[in-house]
Amino acid sequence: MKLCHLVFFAFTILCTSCNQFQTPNLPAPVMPIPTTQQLEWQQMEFYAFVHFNMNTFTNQEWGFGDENPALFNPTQLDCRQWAKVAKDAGMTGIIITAKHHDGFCLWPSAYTEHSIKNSPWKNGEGDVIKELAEACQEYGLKMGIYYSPWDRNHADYGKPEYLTYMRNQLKELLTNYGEIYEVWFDGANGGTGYYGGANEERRVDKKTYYDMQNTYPIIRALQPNAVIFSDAGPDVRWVGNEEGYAFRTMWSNLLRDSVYAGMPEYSKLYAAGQENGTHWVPGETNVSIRPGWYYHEYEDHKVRSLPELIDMYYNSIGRNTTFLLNFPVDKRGLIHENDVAQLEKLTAKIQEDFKDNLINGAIINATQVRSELFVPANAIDGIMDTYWATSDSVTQASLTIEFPEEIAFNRFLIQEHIALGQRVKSFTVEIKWADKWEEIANETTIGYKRILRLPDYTTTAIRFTIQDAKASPCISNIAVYNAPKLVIPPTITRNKNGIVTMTIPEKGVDIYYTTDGTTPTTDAQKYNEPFILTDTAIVNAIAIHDQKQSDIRTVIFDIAPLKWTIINKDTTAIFAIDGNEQTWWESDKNELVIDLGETLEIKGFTYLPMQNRWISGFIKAYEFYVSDDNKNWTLAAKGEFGNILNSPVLQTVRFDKQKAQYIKLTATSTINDTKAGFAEVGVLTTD
Ligand code: FUL
Repeated sequence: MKLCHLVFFAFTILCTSCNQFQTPNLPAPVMPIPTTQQLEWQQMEFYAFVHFNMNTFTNQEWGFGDENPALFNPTQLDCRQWAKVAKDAGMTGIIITAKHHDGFCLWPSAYTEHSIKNSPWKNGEGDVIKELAEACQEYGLKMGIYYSPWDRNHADYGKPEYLTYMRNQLKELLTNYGEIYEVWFDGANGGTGYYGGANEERRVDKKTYYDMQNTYPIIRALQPNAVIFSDAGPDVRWVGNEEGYAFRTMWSNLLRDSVYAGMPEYSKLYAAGQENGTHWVPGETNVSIRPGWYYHEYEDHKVRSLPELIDMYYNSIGRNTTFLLNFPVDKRGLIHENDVAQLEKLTAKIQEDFKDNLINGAIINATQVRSELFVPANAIDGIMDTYWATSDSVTQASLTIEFPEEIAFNRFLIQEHIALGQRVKSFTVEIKWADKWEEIANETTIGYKRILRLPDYTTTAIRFTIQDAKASPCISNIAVYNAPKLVIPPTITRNKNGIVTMTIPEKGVDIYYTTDGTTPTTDAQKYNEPFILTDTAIVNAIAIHDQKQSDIRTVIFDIAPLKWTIINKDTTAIFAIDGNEQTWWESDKNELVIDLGETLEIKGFTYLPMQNRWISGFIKAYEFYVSDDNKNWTLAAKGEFGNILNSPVLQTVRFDKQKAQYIKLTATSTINDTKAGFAEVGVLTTD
């Protein structure tokens, strides 16, 4: 540590411990400011959510509360595996659904029978919270508790007595399992439920019912270091969506007294915080690695892609919030292999993006400096407690960073010294180009951390200007990176007219492809724009950038449905053959009839069920007919899509070849007896 840092710390200690000795030169805090607990929590940045409870075994997202505890029976539960996965990904903690809306408890609560103590798992002697606490300790992680205030099992829910129950349970959780870093209260509250056998709807006044003002002190007394989460804080707030993004303008200040958990207008009005917010209640971005929060086998193929996960990382941690990424632990009691694989890819990419801070070795100057304790070099010394600050009256100022040699970069990271409050209201970034400054970013808030993802730039100098601030800006860190391009296999789609489109997330990455099944190299056709391919073909494509090559993406196309028309008289029926997996058609008659426009020799068919989040329209048993005239039909195949519920991927059925101009796919039964839905239907004309 340099001498100036020691002096800096000494000053800070003096100033915070004794007002009398306060140096006139220390920037005054701009209220609101974070507590020590909030500061420590913010630095945790990236941590895991685990949704694992009764719903895992009933294949539900929200249980009704009438479940038989006997259903809870993981076969290989291993909290150490969860902890290892989280730790390896650079995460700092795990928050577990101790009790979800169905009221089932993952610990042997003395206050209810709806708990693992009545399950066959470990003969009712098990305690998931204890096992997780031990695993977290072993792996150096912190543990948090998700507790649903809404309880669809409890007979007293909706009455004052329930609050005693809730507080007793919180006391158990916050006393028996060591240090808890976050207590997470869900905003979903009140509705239908079992309620001890009443089986009715119970609405509560979300503003007043839980009397949280008398619950918080219990939490504070038992876990003084924990932060409390809900829409309304008091310490950490919801980001207002479950899609994994915070906003470009993101204040940690919140008009907290205007907010209550579960309020309908929260997302629109409060999620982004307010410049004039009265309390420090920073945001937390929560999202699941799959569409659902709980495990469903049918989502095994829907784990978020690497580009999606990267977006979430930058749009949460890079936008002044923490990132709470959920893993729906499976029935075995493990984080599924597919989820682990995607997380590992994300971790590797994040490490790659932030490998070399190009600011090391740069010279930094400021247009204004408060004093020698707050020099601009503090913003690039890698020490979070030191910062560059201007005089009180200066709320517009620039830092110029000059590099010894020209650099190429595409990431710009800034951090405010938030212990003194969030101050910056707007800023710009410029680069030096032929002795002129060119603006490349014009943004608003910074907060604890802001990361700009920029196009590729080359420069010898960067100018970072705070255009406006609530008070003298205090910048603790600036970093510059050149993140390598994301080189992943292209996505390949073909529409009804046979137009093939290939896409990759990043500009500047090249695609090469073949259509004859051979392996593509840089000698193959380069993809520049969509092209027509109406025949059967095996398309192989790779992405290449900077000598880095992706895996090969292979798509086998049969003939394009160019000449096809749908006989069913419904304009949206076309969605069943439009080549877009995200659109679908639902048939009142449970059948789809297609005129192929020519006679073809058919050897089979393909069926893709609807790909929307909730299961609907899946064909369970089918009959497939062919015809020359749309009158006389011959049954070509009949059977069941055995595992479609758990694996709603493309289903392929082959049969002895048949000549036909018309085809008919009939659903003789569907899952849940809903109308048959068709995302895509195709024919097979090759072996
Ligand atoms: C929501 C809940 O209703 C979901 O089931 C999930 O727990 C998510 C984190 O919060 O409000």
